[in-house]
Amino acid sequence: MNSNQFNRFNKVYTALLIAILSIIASGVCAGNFFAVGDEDLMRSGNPENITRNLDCSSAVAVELSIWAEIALEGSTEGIPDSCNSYSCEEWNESGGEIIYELQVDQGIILHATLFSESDLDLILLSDCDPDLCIGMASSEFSAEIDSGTYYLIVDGYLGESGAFTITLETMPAWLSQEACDLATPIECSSIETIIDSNLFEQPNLIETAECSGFLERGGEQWFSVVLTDTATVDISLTQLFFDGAIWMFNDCGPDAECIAFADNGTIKEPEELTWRNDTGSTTTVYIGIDSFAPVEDSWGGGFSLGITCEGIELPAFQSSWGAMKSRFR
Ligand SMILES: [Ca+2]
Ligand SMILES: [Ca+2]
Ligand SMILES: [Ca+2]
Repeated sequence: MNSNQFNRFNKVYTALLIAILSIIASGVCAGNFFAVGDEDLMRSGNPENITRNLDCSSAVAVELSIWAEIALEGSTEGIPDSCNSYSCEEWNESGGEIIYELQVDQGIILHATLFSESDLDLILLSDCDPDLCIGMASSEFSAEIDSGTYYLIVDGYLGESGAFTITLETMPAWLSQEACDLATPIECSSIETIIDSNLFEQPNLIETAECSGFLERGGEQWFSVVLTDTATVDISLTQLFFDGAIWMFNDCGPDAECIAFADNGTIKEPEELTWRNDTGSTTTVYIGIDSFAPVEDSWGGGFSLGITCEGIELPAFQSSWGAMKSRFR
């Protein structure tokens, strides 16, 4: 498999996974859970003697708000194994476990990354019960969760134990206001506006939404266009070295809707998106250029954006120029 094929495979897989998880999530679990990089994981099944005596009374409390960046350090060395099986995966988690009680004050996307020399895993539970498993990951996950109390467990695969660090980063479960505030307004017309821009060191304000099938973990550049009723906007993303994506939102904040999304090509492949304003009124749309993975430098983050609009109704004083001239005769 060449790297493009691999990336495509990887993305098709993650899209499938997200689709499956959202079906499961709607019935059983709270929110979308996405384990990063676990698709090639080879694991043996549950232990023969299952023990599930999870005790969260001495869990370490962690308060999580939006834009948190928390590092947790610990070690499971010498800690007894109270629970060796969780309902999400048939992994033998016979190492000792450390439990964190996450107190979440509003809907967030939680991004957790585990660093360890030992084969430790992360388990996210919606309550202190191995059957109420939201997801498991060998090193990294992203999960959309509502406000409430959750339990994050560090456990050891096949009896492993050792020191670890976990970073917890959170972002809003919606497009944050910053995206709309930072958006560059584009005067859109039937003559294509071409903008050369860059994703390097841009803030990552959105990773996933209902319209998207992928987790877009890079930072974005935002643009805005005002569309009168029935007008159409055409966006093309070209001359890029990353795996680009295009978002389109009608606003920012919890009530904003993702109205269109494109991520059909893989690395360096162009993306296109068209949207027609059939809302019945003039609408400002926010266009985000994103990347599947964060770009590493300004060379890798460059892109060219083309924006064309058709059918934009000009304000009355411009469209009735003839009428205005006649007034001065
Ligand atoms: Ca265990
Ligand atoms: Ca992003
Ligand atoms: Ca793409």
